[in-house]
Amino acid sequence: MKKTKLLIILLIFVTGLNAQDGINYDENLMPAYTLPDPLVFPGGKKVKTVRQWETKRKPQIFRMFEEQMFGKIPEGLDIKEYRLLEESDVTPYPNGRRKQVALVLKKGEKELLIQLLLYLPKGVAKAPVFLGYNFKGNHSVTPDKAVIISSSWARDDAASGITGNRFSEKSRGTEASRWSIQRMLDAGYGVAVMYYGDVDPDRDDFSDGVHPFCYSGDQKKPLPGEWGAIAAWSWGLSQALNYLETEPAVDAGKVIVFGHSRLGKTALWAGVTDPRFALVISNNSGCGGAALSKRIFGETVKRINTSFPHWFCDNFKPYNDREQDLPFDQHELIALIAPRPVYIASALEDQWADPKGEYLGGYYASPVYHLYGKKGLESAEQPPVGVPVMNQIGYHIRPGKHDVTDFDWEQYIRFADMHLQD
Ligand code: GTR
Repeated sequence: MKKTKLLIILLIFVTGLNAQDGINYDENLMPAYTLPDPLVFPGGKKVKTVRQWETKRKPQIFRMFEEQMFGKIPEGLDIKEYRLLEESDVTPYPNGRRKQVALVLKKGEKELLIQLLLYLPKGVAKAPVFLGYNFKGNHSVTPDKAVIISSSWARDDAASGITGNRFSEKSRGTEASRWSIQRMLDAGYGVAVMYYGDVDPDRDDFSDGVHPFCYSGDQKKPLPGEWGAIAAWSWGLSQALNYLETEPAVDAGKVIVFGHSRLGKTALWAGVTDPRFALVISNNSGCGGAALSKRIFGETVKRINTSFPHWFCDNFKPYNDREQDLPFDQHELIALIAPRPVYIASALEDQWADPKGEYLGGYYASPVYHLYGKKGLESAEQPPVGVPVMNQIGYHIRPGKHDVTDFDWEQYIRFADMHLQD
């Protein structure tokens, strides 16, 4: 009881603070807004066929997101070298074998090492794989002592064993609850993870990670329409998929791209930019992910661009406090993944991410799925808490906070089974 009271006081305090900050959590205080229709051309003509969508309207929408939000991914920046670091049949998972590989990006003498940790189910000739980034190093996703600790920059967090911007043995396993590895292996899936900071450290600084590998002459940072960190992380996921295509025990036609929160935004953009991803999962991706920006509920464009100026390209900044002027909204991002399956998950206490806005992102993307004869999210109402909906678009809202839980993974595996089993 005492705990509940404390939580309520804390909530009032936090909500009050946010109210002062102009953050809205009240459906009644949202502005009236009109969403752009993905199936209508700017001149008013309707998209009637898959061909019109794929050849004309989809590229238009893609270019808006690319030029005005995520920024263009440089062309030809491909990793060609894979270095085997370690592999073993002995892991904490009786039915899992492990492989650790560095994806090596080179420029002259300079090298960027992106470490990929792969667990594959023993006895499966070609396994579908869940691929995603972690926040705290590959060694954080498992108690497995053999997992190599990344030496890349990380934000200090003493409780997770990160001091002096470096990981330590103490951070091993600290994020294990977010990765149901045993459950995935038991279901016949592999899992591949990378530390997002190996690709680009999550700070407003373009002198580290992949960035120094792609500018020359006087250019030291991306131009206003060139990639921000989220697009850079998406690029890294495509590089990982290139590697997985070379791995005989992986079914590379069945790689599922997954991400939580800022990495959920990343997974969505990876799904859009790389059609090889067979299925896309956005866990609590919120603003800039699945949630509609024009609702102005929870995190706003201004807030995200201010707290994280490096995530999106500079062309996105003029939309601060001007969501009504955005020529697109996040339902169209999801529509760009059609007809591939996509799953959007929310958490009840994660109001910052606007769970209803996340649902509506999928709902308003659905007409594009219909064009392909597929069902999306068919009801304008969110399903009840804890009750997943699974069509070509899947959705659930579960109780609890901003996180990834076993419940989430149970649904993702069910959804993947439904769409990827032969
Ligand atoms: C928050 C940010 C969100 C979300 C989250 C996360 O601070 O405002 O957009 O991405 O971080 O990544 O955990």
